[in-house]
Amino acid sequence: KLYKLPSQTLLEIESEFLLGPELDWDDLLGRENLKSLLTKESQTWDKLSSADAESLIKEELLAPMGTQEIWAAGVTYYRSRTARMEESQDAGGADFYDKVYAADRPELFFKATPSRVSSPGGKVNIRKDSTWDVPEPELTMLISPSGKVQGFTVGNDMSSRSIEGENPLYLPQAKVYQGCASIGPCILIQDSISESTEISLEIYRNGELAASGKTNLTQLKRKPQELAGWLFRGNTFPVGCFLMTGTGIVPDDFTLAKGDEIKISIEGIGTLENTVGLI
Ligand code: DO4
Ligand code: MG
Repeated sequence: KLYKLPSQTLLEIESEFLLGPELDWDDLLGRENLKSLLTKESQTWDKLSSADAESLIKEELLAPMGTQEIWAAGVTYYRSRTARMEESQDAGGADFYDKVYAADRPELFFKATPSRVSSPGGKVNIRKDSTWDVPEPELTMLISPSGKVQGFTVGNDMSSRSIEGENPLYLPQAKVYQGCASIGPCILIQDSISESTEISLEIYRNGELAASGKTNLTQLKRKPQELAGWLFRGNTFPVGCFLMTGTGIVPDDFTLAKGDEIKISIEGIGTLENTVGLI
């Protein structure tokens, strides 16, 4: 059965909603075997009509996380490798991307603390000192403290292409700032995901489609559990963590502007929507 967690009190099992007591995200996501825990706990939870569940979701949906850190993998799709080689040509950094795409060790970087993460429906930001900005639609894993993949959500790794393209050493400034990430609208609780899963992006400006793209997980060069294994080398995560798996969609000749609406969908999980602000 498909289990989805839009919030720590709301569980969706095959389109049936159950409302539970106020649980703590850290306590919940920090457990191993989340699916069996939820199966057991939810037996006493109240059934909720889908209309009530939907209005609850609309009213108070927050990013499905407690104090977990968000990390990200990069250059895991050929499309990302090529786009980055192009944008960093003048800086002479192109070679790094090609090498990391082929290397055994993946690119992994720290992405966001919870306070920098936007809620579904909230604002993600572009920086005032950046001239070229894109959302990066990424399958995002929930990983348990022991390093097991427990679930998947939709992630947006907001990125400044002008800052990263100027010099790869500027990566933390291109990637980590207030409102640089968003995850949600729920966590799909399962330890693996089908390779045929589609990821799509739509960006609307003044109500009109301004950019779009599509990919699927057959294009992801590394297995989710393999990426999790690298992240857990030399690192511990007492309440688990999230890991974005990299982008396979890079819109051509496009930069985000304040007010744009971003919709990222992953088949079987849902759609993460955010508007763009300026910081
Ligand atoms: O090398 C920089 C970041 C790569 C990235 O975020 C991605 O490929 O998704
Ligand atoms: Mg990315």
